[in-house]
Amino acid sequence: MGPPNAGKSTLLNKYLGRKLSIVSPLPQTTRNRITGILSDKDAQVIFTDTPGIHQHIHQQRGGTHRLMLRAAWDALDGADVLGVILDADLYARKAEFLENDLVPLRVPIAAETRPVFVIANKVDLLGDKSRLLPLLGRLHELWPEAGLFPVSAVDGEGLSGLLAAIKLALPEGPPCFPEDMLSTSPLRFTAAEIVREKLFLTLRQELPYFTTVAVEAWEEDDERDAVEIHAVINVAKSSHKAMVIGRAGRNIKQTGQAARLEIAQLLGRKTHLRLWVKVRDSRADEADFLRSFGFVPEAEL
Ligand SMILES: Nc1nc2c(ncn2[C@@H]2O[C@H](COP(=O)(O)OP(=O)(O)OP(=O)(O)O)[C@@H](O)[C@H]2O)c(=O)[nH]1
Ligand SMILES: [Mg+2]
Repeated sequence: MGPPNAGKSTLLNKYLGRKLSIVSPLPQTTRNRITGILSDKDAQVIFTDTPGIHQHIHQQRGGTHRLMLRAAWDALDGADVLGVILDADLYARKAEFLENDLVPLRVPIAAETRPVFVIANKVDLLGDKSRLLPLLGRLHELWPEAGLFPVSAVDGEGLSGLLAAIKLALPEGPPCFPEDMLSTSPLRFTAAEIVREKLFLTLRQELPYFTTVAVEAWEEDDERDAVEIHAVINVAKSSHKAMVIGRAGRNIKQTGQAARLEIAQLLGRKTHLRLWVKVRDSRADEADFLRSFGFVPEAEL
C-alpha cells in the first residue's frame, strides 16, 4: 500500500518477474486489487497491489475516489504483513510533501498490530544516499516498530533483504495456491489492463478519467496457435472518443500496437487485437467504472 505513484505495482511486478499489474508515470494507475503469487522453495508469498491511498478527494470524482480508497483498505484486511511503499526520491527532493501524503496513513499504520515494513523506494534516483537520512529519521519517529527498507523496484536494490524479512514475518502454513499459479486475475482482465496501460502511455494527461476497458470477445484458434481479442474502450463523451482515437487514428493505432505486442508475449501465441471506442452516457459510464472495481452502483441495488 502507499500513496499514488510510489511504485507499488512496479515492486509487485519485479518480485513476480512478470508484468501482472500495470504501471505508468501518472498517479492512480491501479484501480483495484491485483494479486501476485510468489512460490519459492521456502515460502509462498501472496502480494496484493492496491490503488494509491491519498487524502485528496476531487469533487467530481468523489465517489470513485472513495471506492478506490475502500478497495485499497479492504484488500489489506486479510494480510499478515503490511508494506507501506513511499517514493523516497520525491521526499528527498521535496520534504514538504511527506507530511501531507502521510495524513491518511499515519494513524492507521501506528495502530497496526501486524508487522509493518516501510519501503523507501526509488533509491536508484538518489545520487547521494545520505539524502535518505531525514526521511528515514522521520519515518522511524512516526512508526518506531516498523522495519525500514530502502529499495529500488526498478534495479532490484534491497529487494532480496526485504523479501527475506517478509518471509520471516509470515505465519507457517501450507501453500494457499498451486505453485504454478502466478495470479488470481483472469487473462481477460490482464489483457484489458494492458490496453488501459497503453492508453495511459499514449495519451498521458489527456486520458479522460472515466475511461474503462472491457474485453468483449476472446476467440482461441488452437490450429493456428492464435487468439483474437475484441476490446472496447468506453468513454463518457464524443470529445473523449476523438481524443482516444487521435488525429488520423494515431492514438488508437499506437495503443493497439503496443498492447498487442505485450498481450502476445503474455499469452505466448499470435494475437489479433481489435479495439473499439464507445461513448457511454456519463451515468452509464460511471456505473461501468464503479463496476470495474467490483462495486454495484447504488441505483442498481
Ligand atoms: N527510478 C525508479 N522509478 C520507479 C521505481 N519504482 C517505480 N518507478 C516509476 O514510478 C512510476 C509509478 O510506478 P507505479 O508502479 O505505477 O506506481 P504505483 O504506486 O503502482 O501507482 P498507482 O497505481 O497510481 O497508485 C512509474 O513511472 C515507474 O516506472 C524505482 O524504484 N525507481
Ligand atoms: Mg499501481
